[in-house]
Amino acid sequence: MDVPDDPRIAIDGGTRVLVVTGAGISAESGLATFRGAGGLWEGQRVEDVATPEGFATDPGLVWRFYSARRAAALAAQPNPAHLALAAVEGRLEDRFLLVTQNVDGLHRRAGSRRLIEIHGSLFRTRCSRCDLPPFADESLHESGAPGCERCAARGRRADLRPDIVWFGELLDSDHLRRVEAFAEEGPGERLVFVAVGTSGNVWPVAGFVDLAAAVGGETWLVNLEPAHNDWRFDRIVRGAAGEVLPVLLGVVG
Ligand code: BJW
Repeated sequence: MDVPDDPRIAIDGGTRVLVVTGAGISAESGLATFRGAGGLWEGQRVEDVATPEGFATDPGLVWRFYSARRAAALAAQPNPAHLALAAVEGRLEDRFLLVTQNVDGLHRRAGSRRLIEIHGSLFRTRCSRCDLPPFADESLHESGAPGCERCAARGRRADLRPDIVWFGELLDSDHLRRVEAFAEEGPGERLVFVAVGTSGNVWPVAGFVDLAAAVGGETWLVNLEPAHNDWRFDRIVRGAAGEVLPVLLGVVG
């Protein structure tokens, strides 16, 4: 692991860039991260709000938690780190892929389109019981869980839930395959992997750095504080994403 003095990634016509982002990239937009002082998990048991068991026990509590997150995310704006990633995508096109663990929608609002929201989206709702397709939803459900009309039409009661991947739930296998394929394709090209604003606590995303390393990729971590998986990276830049990324990616001088 190396902490470079002048952190810049050389990106040329033979470079492919795979980026993974976490809550830290949206901190400069005013959104709370999960872990640590002032984080979303402070004073809140993860099991109560981010597991299927927590939802089954108290769907109203879970909807209040996610309604507050929806409201905060709607009020936030993308910051220079989100914009820098959208600008690099514009330059590299299909040699770029962005995987975000964030559900706040800020990458899409910054213009990112080669984007996988791997833990879901705050702005989609689905049924906790039937295969009703997830639908766009910005509404706040602060007084209890809304019910599924399709289930009601079938004479049974089921709660709608946020379309978010909670602990113990599987990530979309198409998403995982797309990440693996991107890391492995492009023979003769150099792969650069950049993780930004993530504590490296949560799997399987914390292990994506290994996918990149396994195919000879160069791996970078941009994070304010030490992460759990620091030792897996070749290069580490400690700093705020909104200051570091535009320079690291050559978007500003
Ligand atoms: C800045 C900054 C600035 C601040 N600039 N930086 C292998 C081993 C052990 C356990 C498992 C394993 N494989 C799977 C598991 C179980 C589990 C897991 O990982 N558990 C661990 C906690 C031990 N994983 C799962 O259950 C996943 N499902 C799965 O793998 O299914 C198969 C399976 C199940 C069970 C067992 C085995 C296999 C699903 C994980 C779903 C995670 N969901 C959450 C909540 C929902 C989304 C939401 O509500 O928003 O997703 S948890 C929460 O953590 C959220 C985040 O996306 C995720 C990651 O957090 P993130 O983004 O890293 O945030 P923080 O707060 O932790 O860190 C922010 C960082 O930013 C900090 O380091 C700051 O320093 C930094 N920072 N400001 C730059 N300005």
